[in-house]
Amino acid sequence: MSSTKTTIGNYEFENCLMNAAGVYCYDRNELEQIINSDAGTFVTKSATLNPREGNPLPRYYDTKLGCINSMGLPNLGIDYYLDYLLELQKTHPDRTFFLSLTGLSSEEIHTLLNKVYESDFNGLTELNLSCPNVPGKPQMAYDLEATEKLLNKVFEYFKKPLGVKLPPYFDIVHFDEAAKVFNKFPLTFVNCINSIGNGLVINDEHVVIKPKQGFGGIGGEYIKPTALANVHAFYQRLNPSIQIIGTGGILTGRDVFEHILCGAGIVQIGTTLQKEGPEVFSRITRELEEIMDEKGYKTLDDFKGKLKYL
Ligand code: RRO
Repeated sequence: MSSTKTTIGNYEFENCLMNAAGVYCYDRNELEQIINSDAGTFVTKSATLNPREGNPLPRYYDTKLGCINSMGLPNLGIDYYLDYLLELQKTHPDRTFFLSLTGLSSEEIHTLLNKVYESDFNGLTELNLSCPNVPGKPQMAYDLEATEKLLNKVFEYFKKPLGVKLPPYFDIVHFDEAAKVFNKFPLTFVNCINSIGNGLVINDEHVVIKPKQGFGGIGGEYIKPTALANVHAFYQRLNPSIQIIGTGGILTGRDVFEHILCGAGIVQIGTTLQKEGPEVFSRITRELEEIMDEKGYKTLDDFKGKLKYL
């Protein structure tokens, strides 16, 4: 029988699938549904210091090949997610969860990370450097100089396991430059990729979401090749101590298999979870196990990162 267990940092997970931040993670009710599914863990909605309502509706739209969103960071504020995670440390002491956070300024990010560091939270923290949807705020990780400066300061005080959520990069030189920056820091993981920022979907003659005249982050089937390329590019370039979380374009077990082949240690499902609900984890796990059984692979390490070239 094959096993889909995995590890990130020093933490073990019973399954290598989880939600992607933004989907089924706004409040306890949604997070509980992930806990009770076949997912190995969950990540919370990226939290800011204060609760935010986000952008005007409609701000999410499903298409045949994926979705577009411009949610604008709606969340219940860091205290809500931290309180819940601390509660889970008591009720589920054998499980580890991810806390996602982001700020609209470096100051806010430092305040948030200080809060997490000072708290009893003992899980993994994901710093989102790639929100594409706050009007007037560019995606931080496209400014590598600012990113390096931020991480320099963060690692002066933040000594808990930390990873970053990255936007897709599209040029080999940018993979090189980004990896050079991330290799300077004791990151536990990088998560590739956030949605492809600022796409446009049109229905008849209209945009389909209200914020930003219809521009929004693209997810789903559209983005798998970009996600795989980013996972593999960072797998090739980062210190082996920095693990890769693969996110983008997971519809089936085959897609998970490809992410792991590219080097992902855990795989996140966004659009397909939104469309199908938490039952999706059972289906996709089963499909992944079938592929592993067919190929005679017993563990993820049997094929992780072992993409073959021509
Ligand atoms: O809330 C959002 O609009 C959002 C965020 Br923070 C993100 O990181 N990625 C995305 O597609 N939407």
